[in-house]
Amino acid sequence: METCAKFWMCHENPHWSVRKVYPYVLKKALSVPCAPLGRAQSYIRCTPVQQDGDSQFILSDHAIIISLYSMVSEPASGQRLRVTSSSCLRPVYLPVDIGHCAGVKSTSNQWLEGDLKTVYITRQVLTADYSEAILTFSGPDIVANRYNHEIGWTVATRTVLRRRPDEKFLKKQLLVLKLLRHISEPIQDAELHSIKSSYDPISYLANYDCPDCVRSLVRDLDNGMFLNREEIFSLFHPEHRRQMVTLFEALYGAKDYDTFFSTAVYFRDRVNPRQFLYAFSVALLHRKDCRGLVLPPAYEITPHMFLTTDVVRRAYQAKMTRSPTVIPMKFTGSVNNPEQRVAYFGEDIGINSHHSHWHMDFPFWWKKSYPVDKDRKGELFFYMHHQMVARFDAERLSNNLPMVEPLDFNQKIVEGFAPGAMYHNGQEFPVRPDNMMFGDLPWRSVHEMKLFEGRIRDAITSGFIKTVGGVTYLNNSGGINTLGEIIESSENSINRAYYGQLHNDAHVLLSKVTDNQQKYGVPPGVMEHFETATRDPAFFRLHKHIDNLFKLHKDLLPPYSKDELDFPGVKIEAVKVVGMSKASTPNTLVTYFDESHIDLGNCVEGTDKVDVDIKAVVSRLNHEPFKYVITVHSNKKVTGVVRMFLAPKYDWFGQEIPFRDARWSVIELDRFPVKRKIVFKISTHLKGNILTPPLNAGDNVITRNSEDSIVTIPEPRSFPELLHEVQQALKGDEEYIVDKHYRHCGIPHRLLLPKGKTEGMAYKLLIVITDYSKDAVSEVTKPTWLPEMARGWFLPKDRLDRAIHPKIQPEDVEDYSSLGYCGVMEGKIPDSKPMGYPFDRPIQSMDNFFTPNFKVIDLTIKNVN
Ligand SMILES: [Cu+2]
Repeated sequence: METCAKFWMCHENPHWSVRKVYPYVLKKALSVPCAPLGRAQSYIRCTPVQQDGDSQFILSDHAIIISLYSMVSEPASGQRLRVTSSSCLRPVYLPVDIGHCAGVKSTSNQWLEGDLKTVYITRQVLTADYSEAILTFSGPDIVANRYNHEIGWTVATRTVLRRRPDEKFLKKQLLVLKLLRHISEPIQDAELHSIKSSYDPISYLANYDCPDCVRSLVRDLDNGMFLNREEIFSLFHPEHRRQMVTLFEALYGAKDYDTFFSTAVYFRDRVNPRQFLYAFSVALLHRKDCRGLVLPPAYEITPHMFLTTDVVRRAYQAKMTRSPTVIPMKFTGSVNNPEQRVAYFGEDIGINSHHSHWHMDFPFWWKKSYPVDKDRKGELFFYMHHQMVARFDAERLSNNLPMVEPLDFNQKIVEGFAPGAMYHNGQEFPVRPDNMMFGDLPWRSVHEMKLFEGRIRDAITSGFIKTVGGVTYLNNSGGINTLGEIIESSENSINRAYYGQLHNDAHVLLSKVTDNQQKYGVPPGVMEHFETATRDPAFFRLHKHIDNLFKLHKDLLPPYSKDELDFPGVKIEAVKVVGMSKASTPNTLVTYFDESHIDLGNCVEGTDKVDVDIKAVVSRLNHEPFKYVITVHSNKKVTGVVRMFLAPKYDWFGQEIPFRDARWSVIELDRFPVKRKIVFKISTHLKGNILTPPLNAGDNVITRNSEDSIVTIPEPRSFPELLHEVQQALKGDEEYIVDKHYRHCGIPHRLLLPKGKTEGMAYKLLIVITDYSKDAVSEVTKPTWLPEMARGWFLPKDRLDRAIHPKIQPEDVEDYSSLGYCGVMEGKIPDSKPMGYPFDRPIQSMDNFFTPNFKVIDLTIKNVN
């Protein structure tokens, strides 16, 4: 008999409190007979209505993200979990093997089906119509399972500017995907082919902001002065970069979308594929008329840059024999190398993708003349890399390794690295043996590097930068940004002739260390590409070294005074962290490894006519979803910003890390305003909303779902999945939702927590609430989507008001996903506090530091496999 789990999510209570946790131990429900799928017997009916006693809310432009999870260490095969919904449940972040919602919207019996083997990965689905959702979960044969499956679900909301895209938008998205399919091969698609053969940019020079760029681009290409298609593009190579920037300027400066896209099609087969990909991606990410367009995951466009050679070879085999295959991918190295214990972090495809996208959102070559100014780019450069290093250290401690040692230009590079990977042209990524010394490059000597660094140290310790004919002072809130721009260095660097480009050149020095005089034509190493750099342990060594320069600066700033730290009248009474599974112990969180699939369709050449399903499967870190429960006492109505950090409690020697030192190792988990509560009744449309102040006088309980973190992004959709969704939507079979705030940059959500230890690893959770009215940046640029709104998008009134009066509101922080490490694409970062506040500055007096709006609790992270 088919059995099913009854999910009495809403019990007799018709209220749907979103973000509330409804864990359920499946095995306890197995005796409940289950009606055939689709019957309303095992269902939950959830209709969001008036909320009370809960600080959660949903907005009509929020989509609901439902995550299915199961804490399973070893799943049995052949088990299926089925989810049905009254409204079209769209799988948004599901691996490809999950079925798609294939019916017409809002009819019953549309279903998602997933093999339990993969359901234990945190899954996220998004309802297209959240006004009412009836979810049916059924799991035949689960009763026979010998494992203690625990399956539950969580509901979270994420702001999505819901928009049913018109055909035009879908067409744009479809063609973007097709353009990036098999990037190294000439265009196959008939439609793209017709654009390619009919469009000539020279005939439309008036359609470009920079006609000269287009003219010189075409001329250089005709004269064979561009990088050959078979060669390896390196962003750090000045000539490669110059060519790429010309192409970028042609694309970015195209006056309308059609010109932009036709230009892209025209150049796609004429320039080097990765050079094209980079210029096209950065242009698409920055063009206003491309908002909401999604790029496929970086590791699926150019899989060679992310996979090891053995996987690529097997993918070719599978393609040749036309046999659908799932290829297991291992991390590089062997157990004889202790560094391999943390390879799961540095080699994680999502971390590499995050790093490469950060450098696309904040390119060091971004010119001051471009219309968009990158807010606090230098500070973000410091903070994003600082957090990666802090995080890597936590992973090391959890694997019984000491914290990473900084590199030094005078010292040996202790750890070698063997990437085991191959470029698309067949050249191998070079291997670096252990204990190599830095060597001079023909254009940059180690001595010069030391000189540049000495000048930077000198500037930091004297508190000012030498400019041409003057000085710029550093020991103020903007100093970190100035310093970041100098150290990277970016186009904004104040005096590059004097301070050099320390970080960029160090990447190249490391990349070419095995052939520093370029005698053997060895191709660039992994350190020379943002999408491959983090796999090399030297990346973290280099960044620890650079991070120490930033620390030197921060340590010279005065500690925050008690007045600056305090939030008078606000006291954090208690904090608790609760995992979603029923067996969870408060303040103990669980990490585990599960499988993640990478589509290898682009790995092997050949037309799409013979479609063979080839994937790589890789083990990746994940964690049990959890929520924070914070009790705050306030003596008045105020708005606050909650900032949450995690710090390892013990060092490698087992000694408790003093708080003064721990401050530099904190990992930011989340940052959010304690926001207004919106009360609304909804049937199919918004009936009204009421604003209430966020923190009332008296006790307040704030809950926050881990999935709402502003440092992470959800699992991206795979290439075939995106393609399928767009095609279905074009046919009218499926609704497609556009998220105008979609970001490709951000730590993959599955990596929010560092790996725990089997016996549990001790952490401190640090929470501080600051005064929103002091933190908010009062002006933001006018939202660029304003004219589009006028064309009939549905927007709630408060959002409309905000668009007209673009003054920042508390919840804006949440409108920007992955704001924590990835800032904003344009306009101002809404939070004015220095990144990492209040741990960015030295702590002199503990008494001063521990103000009532600050709380530390002990937290244990356990790893279960
Ligand atoms: Cu970087």
